[in-house]
Amino acid sequence: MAATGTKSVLFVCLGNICRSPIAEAVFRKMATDAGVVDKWRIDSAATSNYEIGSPPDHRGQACMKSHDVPMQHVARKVTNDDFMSFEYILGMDESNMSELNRRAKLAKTSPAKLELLGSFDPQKQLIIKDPYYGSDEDFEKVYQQCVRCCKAFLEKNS
Ligand code: 6LJ
Repeated sequence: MAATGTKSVLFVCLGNICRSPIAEAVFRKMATDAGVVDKWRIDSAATSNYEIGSPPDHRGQACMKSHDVPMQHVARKVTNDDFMSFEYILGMDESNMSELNRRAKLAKTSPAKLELLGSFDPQKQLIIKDPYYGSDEDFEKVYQQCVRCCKAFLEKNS
């Protein structure tokens, strides 16, 4: 059981090596800089088995280094327990959301709020696209979207 006053967010994408560890790291840095990181449980996970146990994609690691955002994660899959214990579960695209909604039904009484991370974007770019077959520029775009969305999400929950 979480300590009283603890907020929680789980960022989710297909493999948990590109988009969701970037979102997790960006959000953790913002919460740290705002002095509220102790009030949060912050994690990320995959909808698939593709990369379980892998570190973040090297292109994402380079992108985060260039922005001085620490990122340390080992890919894991979403569990039934996640649907019981996280207040927010935020996906990156419609495919993530259909998988999350399917899994939430299987977990029966999930109190988690399932939303697109992009729904918080002040620039209204709803979808954060899978950069796996993309370029360094695609990773930079993912990073910038995560910065805008995480900032708005943190403000909404402060
Ligand atoms: C089952 C068949 C697929 C991807 C990814 C794509 C592909 C990924 C990946 C994101 C994170 C055995 C595993 C797809 C990590 C790995 C290669 C295929 C994996 C897909 C479709 C469109 C765009 C990107 N699938 N791994 N194998 N995203």
